[in-house]
Parts: sequence; structure tokens; C-alpha cells
Amino acid sequence: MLAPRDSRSRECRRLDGLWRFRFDPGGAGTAGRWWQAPLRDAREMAVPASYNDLVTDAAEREHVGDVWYQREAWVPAAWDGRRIVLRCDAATHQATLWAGDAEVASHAGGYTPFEADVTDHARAGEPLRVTVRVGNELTMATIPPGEISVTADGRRKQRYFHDFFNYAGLHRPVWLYSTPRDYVADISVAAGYDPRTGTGRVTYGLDVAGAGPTSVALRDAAGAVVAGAAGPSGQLTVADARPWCPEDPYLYRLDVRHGGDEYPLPVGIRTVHAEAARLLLNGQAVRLRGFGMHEDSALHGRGHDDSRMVRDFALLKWIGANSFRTSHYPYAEEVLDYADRQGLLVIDEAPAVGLHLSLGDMGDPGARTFGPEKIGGPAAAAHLAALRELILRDRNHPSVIAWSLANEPDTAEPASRGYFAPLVTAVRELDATRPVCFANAATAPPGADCVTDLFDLICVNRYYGWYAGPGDLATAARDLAAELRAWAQRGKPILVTEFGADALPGLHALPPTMWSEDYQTELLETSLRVFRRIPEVIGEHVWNFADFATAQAVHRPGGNHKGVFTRDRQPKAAAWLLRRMWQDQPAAPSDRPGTTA
Ligand code: BDP
Repeated sequence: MLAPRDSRSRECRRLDGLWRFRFDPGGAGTAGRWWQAPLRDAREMAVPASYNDLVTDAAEREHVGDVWYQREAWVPAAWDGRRIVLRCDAATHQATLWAGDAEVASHAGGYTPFEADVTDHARAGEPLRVTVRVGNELTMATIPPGEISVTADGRRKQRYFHDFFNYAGLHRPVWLYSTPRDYVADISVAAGYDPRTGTGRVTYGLDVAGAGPTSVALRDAAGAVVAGAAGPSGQLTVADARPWCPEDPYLYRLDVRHGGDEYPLPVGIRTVHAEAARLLLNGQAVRLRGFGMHEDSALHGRGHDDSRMVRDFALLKWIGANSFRTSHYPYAEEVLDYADRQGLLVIDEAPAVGLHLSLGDMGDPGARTFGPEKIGGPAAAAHLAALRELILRDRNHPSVIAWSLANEPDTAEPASRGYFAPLVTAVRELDATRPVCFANAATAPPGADCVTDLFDLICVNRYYGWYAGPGDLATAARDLAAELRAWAQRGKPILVTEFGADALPGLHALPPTMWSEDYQTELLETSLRVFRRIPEVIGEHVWNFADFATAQAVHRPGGNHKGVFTRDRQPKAAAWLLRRMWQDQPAAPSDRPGTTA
């Protein structure tokens, strides 16, 4: 799905700001047809943002069920005769959208966009009433999963199997945009680079509506046309291409034309694949340094915020990171656009977190996960839909180097294989150009795991010295090395996608003890030294980039404190260590030259 973009033929209006807003705990809004009139008894609410941290009442913060957002949007008079589209970039987790009195879209999944053609419901030069009902319920049929119970006093309570807080609302921009009646509906590009010849190839496919003609022109950053073609699909060749890479994130622009419509798409020419125990970018082995992150900050909650994004990327650069994982859901498209321009490598993750009903203190000891009564057919269908939407949204970004299907599913359970095998096949059909992976949980070490052979990268989340052997770094180093050496036997690249320790900012201890900044620093240093000794380990992503909000729990004092940065994005002691260690390390190991792509 194409992101809204202005062009010679397109005009986009972001409907950000204050919307009318109302909680609907009993579901009265749907029966009362609240979309048909200005929302009564409404307060005002910021969009985009989570609503949870903008209210002062505990029941509202923990609300389970629907909320309603509504505003009027003026449709420019100049849009007369054009196609008009209403779009939500993310409504977490389910939504229904009305344009005036007409229901125009429904969507499940909290982190991918949906849109509707509202040409027949909007009048140029007049206001359009836009209403969105957003639900935050998680069940065994949603991704991520959850369970709802009713307390003795009649309140509905949401349980979920991941630690980060279940923020909800209109998390990303809402748009009204217009295109000509004949238009470019979708674009897919797959770019390749041959390091032996310096040749770049861009294979494109277009989905168009209405009459053409159809053509594409690939321009360099100075605007000069370097290749072009006519028709809805084809391949462009660029002799002497300038490949996209973290050190030089060079972007071409594909100008796509259909009839009177024009859509400009940034394109990076690069190849990525896993080969033996290496990850190759443009034929060169890359080593990943970075973090698992969260879209999380004070007040905004999970709402997209350009200021936070700019600060986060500045800190990633400062510390010497070259990559991150969009743990544990697809991030805003603005983040991927920015990663394309900044040269960050992204492991793009589906919102499938918590498919492990016996994990830690969030699960039930001994509970089974995969099967008809728990994570079964409906969840698999929702998971497939989420993957499909993720890939169709993000496939054109050069920064995206791999698809992560899930975080810490219970892959020691034999039934996990039947669950994941069709999803892996579907992902490879949707995009054959990127490696696929998932983040393995500590409960599925090499002897117990049932699915890793289906994937290209081995990604492991390990908490030696924290959850396993708390406070004992000597044992942690030994056990971590032993487990990684066992994974190395599989002959695939290993990325440690999570490791870390909570540190309360300002708490110090000598000798280092748990929860101090010193212990976090020592655990990270110990882990990095282990990774350096195992050639199959091609990267390390510290958990987490910054402290983040969680559900309330006895071991979460004001949230999860495994951040190397505080929640307001200031460095803890560990940040200085990583900056030193990551800057001392070459981006790609030169002792193991890569083969050509
Ligand atoms: C891992 C999860 C991550 C948690 C982390 C932790 O993947 O989402 O935040 O543990 O407990 O298992 O800090």
C-alpha cells in the first residue's frame, strides 16, 4: 500500500490535532449510531497519540473496549472531480471508519494502515464528518493475543502475554488525500546490485486504475534520468549504480506515471541475503550493532512523534549503531522513510508477540500455546493478514533487510512447526528478496527448538545474568558462549536480538549488583566479549534502546528499565560503554570477504 505523498498530481492533508473523543465501555456507541451526529458528551483528544497517558482516571487508562474519535475535515474546493481517499496509518488494535453517515472501512491489526475511497461521500468545498471507532481488545483470535476476564465488581480486564503496555488509540496520522481518477494504486520494486560489475537492477510492478499511459523514470539524487520504461512492469538497468548502504544511503527516485497521476518513490539499490553463516549486503559481510526498540515515550505513549524519532536516530548514530529491530510490531512508515535516508538497517517485525502462553510471569506454568482452543486457526489467519500488510507496506524500503515473523513464540512445542511452516512459505511468496527470521525464546534452545531450520537467520533473545543466573556474570559468560556455540553448528548467521539488564538511572554499586547502572554495563560488556569470540554471531541488538512503559507488575518499577537510554532519551552509563565498543569495531569484518551478490 502506497504511503500518502504529495506530487504534481496528488495533494495530502494530515488530519492531526484535537478530535472529539469519548470512551464507550458498554458499547453504546454502535447501538446508538454515534457516527451519525456530532459526538455528544465528548472531550478533546490529541491525534496521533495513545489516549492512555493523557487521562487522569485509572479506569480510563486501563479501559477495555471501544473509544470514539470524530472531527470535521474540510474537503478543498479544488478537489472537485478528483478521487478522494480517507486513510488511517494505525488504529490500535481494531477500527471502523465512517465518512459522514457511510461506513467505509473496517480493519483489524493495530500497526498497519487502512484506507477507503470516499469520493462518493465527500463534497469538494464542504466539511466531511470523519468518525473512527477504535477497539483495544486482545483475544486468542488477535495478533498479539490476549484474554479478557470480568472482575467480581463487573469490570472487564485485559490480560496479555507481552510486557509492554497495551497502549491504544489513533497512533499515527489520519489523512485525507486526493488523486486523479486514473491513478497509480500500488508499486513494488525489487532492486539488486552486482558488486563485480557495479550494475544495478530495479524490477518494478505497478497496480494501476483507469486509463494510462503508464511509464516510469528512475532519477538520481540530482534529478537526472538514469533509466526509464513504459508499461506496468519491467526491469531497469543502471550501469555504474551507486549502491545503498549504511555508510552511503544513496537514494534514487522512481517517478511513476499513469494517466495524469504521478507518484515519486525513493529507491535504494542494494542486495541482501544470508549465505552460510554470514549476512551479505551488496556482497559484503555486515555486522549488526544496535537495539530492539519500542515506539514509546512519555505522554505520547505509542503515538508517532517526529521529535522522538529524530532524537532516537541521533542517539543511534551517536552510539555507533547501524541497525534496529522494530520490536514488537511494525513501526510508523515515517520511521522507515527516515531509516532509508539515514542508512539504518531494519529488521521489520510483525506484531506477533506473546505466542507463548507459559512464558515467565505473564503466562501460566505448563500452558500449551498452539492448538484449536488457544493459538489456532483464527490467530494464524490474523497473523498471516498482519504479515501480508506488513510486507505490502514495507517491501520498497532499502533499509528493511529481513522480516521477523514473531517474537519469542513457544517453538519448543512441536505444534509450532505446523503453525509457522505455512507462514514462512507465505512470506517467501510475498517477498523472495529478503531473509526471514523470528526471535527465539530461551525456552527453545537448540535441543528443544522445532522450527529454526525453516528460517534464514538464527535470532536469539537471551538473558544470561538476568533472568537466568541473576547476578552471576561469570556463569552467564560461560552459559551464553556454550549456547551460541551449539547454535553455530547449524551453519547459519546468528543475531542476538535481545540481551540486557534493568538499570535504575542513578543507582550505582561497586561491586556491581543487579538494577545498578554498573551491573547493566558489566553485563553488556561481558556479552559483547563473548559474541566477539564466535564467528557465526553476526550481530548484537541490546534490549532495549530506552526504558519503556509496561503493564503494572511487581518487578516493573515504573516500567521496564533495560534501556541503555532513559525514557526521556538521556544516556545511562552503559551507553558510553557501547559507544566505545561499537566505534572500535569495523562495520564489516574484513577478514572474511563476502562473495558477490
Ligand atoms: C523478552 C521480551 C521483551 C521483554 C524482555 C524483558 O522479548 O519484550 O521486554 O523479555 O523481560 O523476553 O525485559
